[in-house]
Amino acid sequence: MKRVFSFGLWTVMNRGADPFGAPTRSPLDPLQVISGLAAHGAQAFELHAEDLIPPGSLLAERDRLIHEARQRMDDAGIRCVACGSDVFSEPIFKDGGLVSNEARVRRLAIARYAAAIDVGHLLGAPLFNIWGGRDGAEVDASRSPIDALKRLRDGFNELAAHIARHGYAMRLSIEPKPNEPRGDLYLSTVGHALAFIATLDQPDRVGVVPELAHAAMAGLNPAHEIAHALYAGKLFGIHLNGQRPLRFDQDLRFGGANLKDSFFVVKLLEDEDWPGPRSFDAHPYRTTDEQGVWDFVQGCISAYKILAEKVRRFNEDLEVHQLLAEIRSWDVSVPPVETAAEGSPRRAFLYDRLDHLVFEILMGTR
Ligand code: XLS
Ligand code: MG
Repeated sequence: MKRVFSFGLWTVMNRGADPFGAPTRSPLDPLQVISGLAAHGAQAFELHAEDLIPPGSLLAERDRLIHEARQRMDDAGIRCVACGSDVFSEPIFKDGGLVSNEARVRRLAIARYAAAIDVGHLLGAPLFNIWGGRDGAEVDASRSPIDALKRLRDGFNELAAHIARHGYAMRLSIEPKPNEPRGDLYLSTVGHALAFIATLDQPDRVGVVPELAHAAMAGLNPAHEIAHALYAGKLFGIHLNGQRPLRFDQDLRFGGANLKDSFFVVKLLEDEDWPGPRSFDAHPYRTTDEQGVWDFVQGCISAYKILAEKVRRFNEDLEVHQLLAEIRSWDVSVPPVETAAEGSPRRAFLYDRLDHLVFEILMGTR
């Protein structure tokens, strides 16, 4: 299987601003980013419709930009694998997009998503990914969480109906996150998203896009989060990056933190032969300049390839094989129930050795 590497346009276009500091890089043009990604090893990209088409653009301007983007895509041999919408940065959505307490604002959010779905369709995106960054709360007294879920349900149902009505070959996904920018977001983990999807009118059309950083922010094991999505047949996409647990959203480059977690995520995707694009959603460091963003792109891809190679080594290692064969053999030799408590032999769990083999393989000493 040929792996497809992808980046959000917003990752490379990120200008290095943070809540305490102004941008440190000048803006990059999205069309330039599309060609630049292809030139630096990516075969695909994701975007928010607004990354390409400034909000408020007239239809003719939208169509011109889409036409130019498609031309770039054809010339560079790069495709669009997911579209979304920036329903989080504008003040009008400050109390939520789909969950806002103002019906008028909820309508605006749905219209905004629907328009972005149309853009995604015109760019050939097979997925519309929704990260509802404002769909949360700081003041729980202001909204019942049940009402929030019902509003989210109504919004997703409407968007799925929009896709069906137009006959688009496009699926929907939810990208969960526990918090930030809101104090708490309602769709916080893969588990929350899966339970929520089951309440929708067309659950088959909707899946999840787990992000490593978001799982780590919730103190969860990202490989386990992704496994739940895979197990449910709902892994529609993935956002790869780095993050120290239980902190603000760091969006560090892939490989920039949590080496072992990253290894087990790559191992899961590779072992399961997951066919989807390996999408990076991280930011070049604030200290990086306009040239350095391409090092960031190449670095993320290279980190994935190196970890995939480590997975191959792990899977082919003789001692690892022996240990795993030993572990598997326990599964078939079930001791009779009456002797299980005191009569069965003491098992040597060689997990210390196994864990060290992982360490050695990762460090390159094996
Ligand atoms: C933010 C999200 C965001 C989405 C796209 O935390 O990761 O970047 O992936 O809207
Ligand atoms: Mg993301």
